[in-house]
Amino acid sequence: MKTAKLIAVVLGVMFIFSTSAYAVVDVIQSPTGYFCPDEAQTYNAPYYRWYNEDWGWTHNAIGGTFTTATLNISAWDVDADAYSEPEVDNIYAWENSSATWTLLGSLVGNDNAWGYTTFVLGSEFFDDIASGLQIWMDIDATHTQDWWAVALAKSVLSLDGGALPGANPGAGLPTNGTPIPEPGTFMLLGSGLVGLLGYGKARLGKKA
Ligand SMILES: [Ca+2]
Ligand SMILES: [Ca+2]
Ligand SMILES: [Ca+2]
Ligand SMILES: [Ca+2]
Repeated sequence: MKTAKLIAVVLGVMFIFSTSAYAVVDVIQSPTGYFCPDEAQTYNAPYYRWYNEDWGWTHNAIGGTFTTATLNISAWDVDADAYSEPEVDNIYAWENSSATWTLLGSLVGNDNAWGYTTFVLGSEFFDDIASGLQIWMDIDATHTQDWWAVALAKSVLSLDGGALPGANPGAGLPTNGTPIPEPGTFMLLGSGLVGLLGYGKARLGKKA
């Protein structure tokens, strides 16, 4: 009885893990463009960039159907909370029907910290995503001299709620928020199950 219950519980847990959706994420990071390869390089050129060093990148084309999409950009040192003339880093996406660079919004963040800014993409961008979404960043848009600078770690396109990797350069899954089991987790779970079953059997054996 005990053994059967244990097996049922563990199978239930594994079922929950196996059915958590691996929704699509497309991660653009170093060595593409000026994405920072690791934290030691954060303040170095060409990764730490100023008002006249605006740049862009293109996500991979993603096939299939989806119903929600977000663009998530992890950035370092977005001084958007500065008390005077705060940093404004504007993010644009190309929208093919209107043939315009559409302003998604500005990066949010804090002094000397890595963090994500999430932009919800409307359905007008879905066909652009299917052919490879193009992004452009206007750094320190309100200044015409060196004032604020920013470094990026990654740009993550998440469809239908795909989990984001960690915000820091080089950080991978699991992340922020949604736990994603890795093969190692299943191994641990499996060996734990074997151990528990053995223990249960031993105890039952002693009582008998
Ligand atoms: Ca600029
Ligand atoms: Ca700063
Ligand atoms: Ca479109
Ligand atoms: Ca800054």
